[in-house]
Amino acid sequence: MKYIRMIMMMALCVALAAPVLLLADEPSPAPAVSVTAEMGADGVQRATITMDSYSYAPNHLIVQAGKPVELTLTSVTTLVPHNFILKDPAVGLNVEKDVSAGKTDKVTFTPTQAGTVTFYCDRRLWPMPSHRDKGMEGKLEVR
Ligand SMILES: [Cu+2]
Repeated sequence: MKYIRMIMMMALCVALAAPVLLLADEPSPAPAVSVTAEMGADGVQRATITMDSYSYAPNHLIVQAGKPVELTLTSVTTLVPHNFILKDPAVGLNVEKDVSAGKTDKVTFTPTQAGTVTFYCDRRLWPMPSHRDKGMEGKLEVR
C-alpha cells in the first residue's frame, strides 16, 4: 500500500513538472529565412510573418524605404501569446502589436530611410527569460 502511494506521488510530481520543463526548454537558434515583401499594385508592400514559440518566420524581411508596409502577423501557438515590437525612432518606426495565441493581426508602417532594425517579442512568463531571450527576434532590412 505504501508502495502504491509512493508511485502515485512520483507520477503526480512528473505531471506537475512536465509543463514547467516544456516551457523551460532550450531555444534552438532559428535558421535565417529571408523574404522580400511583395509590392502590390496599390504601392503597399505586403508580407506575412508566422509567430511561434519562440521564433518569427521569416526572421529577415526586406522592404523598400518610403513606401507603406503591411505585415500580417499570424500566431500558430495554442496557448502562448506573443507580440511584435519594431521600434527605432531614428527611422520613424514605432510599432508594437500583441497577437493572442492562434490569432492573426495586421500592422502597417512606412520606414522612412534605409537601415536594419531588429524586431522582437518581449513577452515572458515570470520568472522565465523573455521570448526574445529565447531567440524570438528578427531583422527588418530597409533598402
Ligand atoms: Cu513571444
